[in-house]
Amino acid sequence: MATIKLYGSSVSGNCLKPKWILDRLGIAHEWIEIDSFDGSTRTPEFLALNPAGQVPVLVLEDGRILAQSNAIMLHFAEGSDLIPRDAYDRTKMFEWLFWEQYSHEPQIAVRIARKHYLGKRDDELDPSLLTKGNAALARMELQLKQTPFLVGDALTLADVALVAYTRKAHLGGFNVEDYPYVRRWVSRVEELLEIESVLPANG
Ligand SMILES: N[C@@H](CCC(=O)N[C@@H](CS)C(=O)NCC(=O)O)C(=O)O
Repeated sequence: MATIKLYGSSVSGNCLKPKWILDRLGIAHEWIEIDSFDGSTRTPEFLALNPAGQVPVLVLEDGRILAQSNAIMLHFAEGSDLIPRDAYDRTKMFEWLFWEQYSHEPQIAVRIARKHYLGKRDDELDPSLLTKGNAALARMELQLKQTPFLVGDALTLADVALVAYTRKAHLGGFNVEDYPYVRRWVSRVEELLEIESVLPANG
């Protein structure tokens, strides 16, 4: 059988999320680098894989295709300790995953992309990205004051999804020092995922 193929950009948190899960679970796969800024996700070949024109895209050994970072993580993490067995905790994990896609990623990831990767000046950016992004960080801070992880005392997919862009929030002009519990949680999750720490020492 063919190897699992993961199409993604290595600067994209959405693409790293499923890669971290595959790595953590020891699932062999081939990473295929796709630049999400240069039109590579809009070619006919790529659109045949994902008509939404976005990475990540994952091709299973039998050729079936999965898109959406959180859906791909859920597929592989099924039955692992990254998904709580308790129904309430599992639903809380989903609560964070849905919230991430609507209230965190569209603000924080988008501001990082426009400011850091596309080099836009602050006055060219929608001001609501900063206010809504800070509101998202404050929401996480409130939870992480109470529990070491977003759902109780163990790493779940909620942490993996939310750390992806929170760890790079400074590149979008967010001051993570204002959120000390979030900052410490980022380090905790990066350590457990065995990934590089990217938050600056004071920022
Ligand atoms: N909700 C999607 C978002 C995916 C997404 O926004 N991908 C970006 C890279 S981070 C992309 O492929 N952009 C290229 C484009 O939209 O043309 C997910 O979680 O997978």
